[in-house]
Amino acid sequence: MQSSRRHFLRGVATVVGTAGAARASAQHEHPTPAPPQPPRAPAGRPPTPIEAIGGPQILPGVAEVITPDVPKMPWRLENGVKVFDIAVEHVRTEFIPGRVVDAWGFNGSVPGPAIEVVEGDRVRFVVENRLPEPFSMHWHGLEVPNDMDGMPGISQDAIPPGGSFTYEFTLRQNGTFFYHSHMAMQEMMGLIGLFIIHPQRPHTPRVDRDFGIVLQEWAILPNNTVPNSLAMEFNWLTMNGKAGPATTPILVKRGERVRIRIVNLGMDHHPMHLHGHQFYVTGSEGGRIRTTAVEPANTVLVGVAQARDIEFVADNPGDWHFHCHLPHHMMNQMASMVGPLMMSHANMPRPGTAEAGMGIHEGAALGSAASPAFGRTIGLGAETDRLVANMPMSAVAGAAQGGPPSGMPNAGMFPGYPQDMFMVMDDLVTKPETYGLRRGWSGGTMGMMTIVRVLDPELFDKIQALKAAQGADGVPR
Ligand SMILES: [Cu+2]
Repeated sequence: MQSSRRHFLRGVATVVGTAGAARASAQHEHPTPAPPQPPRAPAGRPPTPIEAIGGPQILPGVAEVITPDVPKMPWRLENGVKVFDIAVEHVRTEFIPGRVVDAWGFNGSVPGPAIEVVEGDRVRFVVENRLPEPFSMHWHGLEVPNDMDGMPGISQDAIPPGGSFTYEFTLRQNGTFFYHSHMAMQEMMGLIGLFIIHPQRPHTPRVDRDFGIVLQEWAILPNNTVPNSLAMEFNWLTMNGKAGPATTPILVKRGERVRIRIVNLGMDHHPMHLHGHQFYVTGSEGGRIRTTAVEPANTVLVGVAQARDIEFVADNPGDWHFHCHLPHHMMNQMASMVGPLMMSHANMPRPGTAEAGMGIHEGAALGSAASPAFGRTIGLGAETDRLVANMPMSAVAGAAQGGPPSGMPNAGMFPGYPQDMFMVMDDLVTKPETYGLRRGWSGGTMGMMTIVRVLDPELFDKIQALKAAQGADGVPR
């Protein structure tokens, strides 16, 4: 633990050393002060100068938060107030190439654009409801006046379709928060966005790069585009509105200190796991965690309605998965298969129909007719276990189609095998951020997964040049 904390605190001495005594004493006024005698940076590693903070800065020396695949919400200053216009509306979006979804979002984005502001700011949100039903906005975790809290019926009238409401308050906190609909069922249509508040004086050790990610889950039947907000089984898992491999990788330079902020608004908790590194959970939905309370981990459970900030030193070069570790959340289009598997005499308890496989069924929810649906039981229906005859690599399949058994000598040994979920689509999701990834990478990156790329400076700069050569719309100039 001692060495772990030393690892976490690496860089504190650097900040104090380069910024001088005045800043060092100022830090002791901070809610999460460094210990009186911070450990020195380990020998052999040159201290990261404070100027190394990457990308645009929102405050001097403070990295702006990067929200891959999601824009920032623009604002304008009116008499010292930061004013945001928010349209709540239907948004047609795409989880992966070809998978179009009719969701609800803010200002044309699902999740909504990230709000990035500073503690002490006075903010005003002019919210226009373009939905076909009432709406109310909640500022999750923020200590706002009661009539600004967005509880329909309790603190305000719901905003009718076509109506608008103005929220205004002063930000008294810092950390990772979010905004979302407080009308029943609307969260599961996509109505959530990041609300990041920087402290006026940065937490230490400072991070070189800062990222924000919204976790969402969706139930969308095959050949449908509208999420089923009633369902409790989900077949699409997204990070910032994209499912792997369409999630844009997180790019960092080797040796940088990195923060990733994660918020979750869905029906499941997500254990987010980072490969190749240990990190420290430095923030929750309630704000900054005291430095003396951080513990090493490589998986953090981000529960429903929670936020977690993690920080780590990206000292292990390579391309690393960062993902929810629930097995079904690492896949796309989790739905009952069409064809023999979902019909009678297949190997698994079968839903009978795609609708039943998504938990939509007729009759009583606990009736025997509903129980064979996928994911609900292995009881009723399990007696129908059979070898699967429709799998492409299955020996049974080959024989069943009148040909020789295919090339898998053990195919057919296990019911349901092979599952054959590896689908390579590198070219469909290529973008500057994927430059240099190993061929076939997209086959193993699905669902609630993205890639943290710890790059040497040359490759990092090369990718930045590729991005600069590309228009904002992704079309090469
Ligand atoms: Cu998950």
